[in-house]
Amino acid sequence: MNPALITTQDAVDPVFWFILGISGVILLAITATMIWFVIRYRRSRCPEPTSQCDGNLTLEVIWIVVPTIIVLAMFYYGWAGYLALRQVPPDAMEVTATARMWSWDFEYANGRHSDRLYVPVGRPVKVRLLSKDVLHAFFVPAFRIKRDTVPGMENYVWFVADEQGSYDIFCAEYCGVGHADMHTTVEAVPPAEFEEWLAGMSGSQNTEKGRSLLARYGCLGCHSLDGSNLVGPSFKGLGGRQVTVIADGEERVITSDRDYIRRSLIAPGVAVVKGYPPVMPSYAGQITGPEVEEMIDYLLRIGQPVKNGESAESEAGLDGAGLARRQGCLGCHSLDGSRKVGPSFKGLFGRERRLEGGRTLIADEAYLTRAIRKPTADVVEGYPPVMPPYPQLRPEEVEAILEWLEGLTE
Ligand code: HEC
Ligand code: HEC
Ligand SMILES: [Cu+2]
Repeated sequence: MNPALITTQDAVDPVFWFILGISGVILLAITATMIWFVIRYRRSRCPEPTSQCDGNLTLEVIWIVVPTIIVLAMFYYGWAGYLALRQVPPDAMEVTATARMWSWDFEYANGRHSDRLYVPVGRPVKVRLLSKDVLHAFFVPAFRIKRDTVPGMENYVWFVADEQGSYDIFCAEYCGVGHADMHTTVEAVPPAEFEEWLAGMSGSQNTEKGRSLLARYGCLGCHSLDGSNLVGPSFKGLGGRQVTVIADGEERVITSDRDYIRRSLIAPGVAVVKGYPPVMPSYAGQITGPEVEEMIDYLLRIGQPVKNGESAESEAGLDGAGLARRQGCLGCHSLDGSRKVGPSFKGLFGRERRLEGGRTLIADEAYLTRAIRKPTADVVEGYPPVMPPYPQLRPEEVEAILEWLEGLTE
């Protein structure tokens, strides 16, 4: 930790302790005086309330001047701390956070997006705060920052992570049923690692990076990419695959998704794929957060059905999974079959849908396009009509999302 670093904690904590301290002293003083008065002026000593005193200038001056000074001191410290929170250090890195029902998206200077906020340790970060729909609030208790995101208005906060780690981000403004799901993290990583993360993962570089990580950590010694089973199951088609695992001595079928893959890496012994020996080593503490996510991105990507050769991306070169994440679809739609605010995307394509009003139809491309373009035209039975329209999605982007949705069908 760098002691010279001025952090947002340094702006807030002293004021907090100052006000708490004064409140404590006043509480004690008042309580003590009260008890003393109750004893001193008890009925047995002073049966009739009388007073020979009709004013005491000294006392009055004291009880006006002292509290005034205390309150002004609180104001002064509070104001100075507030100014520090509003004055972004000049060398700050800028990130744009967009809140929407019900997820966060972070965009970096080079156009990269992520759903966790990656920052380099020791460098101030200015977070521009935007909202796509309603009021939300960006709240990171560890850095003592909390500020509303307001539709149509730009706000900001800044902070500096002085230690490596993962810090909670919450939405602190009730914004509807998915409010509690608006939880993500600030991932503070060493600067060099941050640069590497920021540079990686754009287009095909991304693929290269994911693959080289798999090679670097020896995964490819036990897992193939081409469908053949080695010591462990092949990575081909891993994303969305139904896996039978043995957990706690019981067989369970799990859909492989981001969380499942992450768990497989951190705690491989907990759920062991049926038919394989439990020999996979745990990588907990050995691979950093961003690298894990990068590997998972890659694994999910090669898990998609392959179209037109080797790319899982659409013809226009767009990545439907990434789009759905950036557009916030996954705040309301799960990939594992579970119900969130909206129906799960898993196995959606080609399935029969019942709509409000009693109509049924098959989820084909026309229906899915309408569901994205005009969500209120057909509302799925049993769900609230809360899905926002996406006028900003270009036709080829909708196309890419559709292709990806089709791939989620078993
Ligand atoms: C020593 C061999 C070995 C190494 C090295 C290894 N694994 Fe595994 N892995 C296995 C075996 C065996 C299984 C199946 C049994 C189980 O689930 O534990 C497995 C299971 C998995 C699964 C679940 C697969 C499925 O089909 O459901 C994932 C994901 C996975 N490994 C990822 C990785 C990654 C990523 C690495 C590198 C960081 C890695 N493994 C390194 C042997 C290995
Ligand atoms: C605020 C939450 C929310 C967001 C964000 C959202 N949806 Fe929805 N979506 C819903 C709800 C609720 C329904 C079910 C009611 C309806 O049909 O309007 C739904 C229905 C759908 C359907 C029809 C599902 C079915 O089971 O027939 C599709 C397809 C869909 N959404 C795609 C998307 C895509 C793609 C995105 C991102 C571009 C997205 N949604 C973003 C809430 C959301
Ligand atoms: Cu919110």
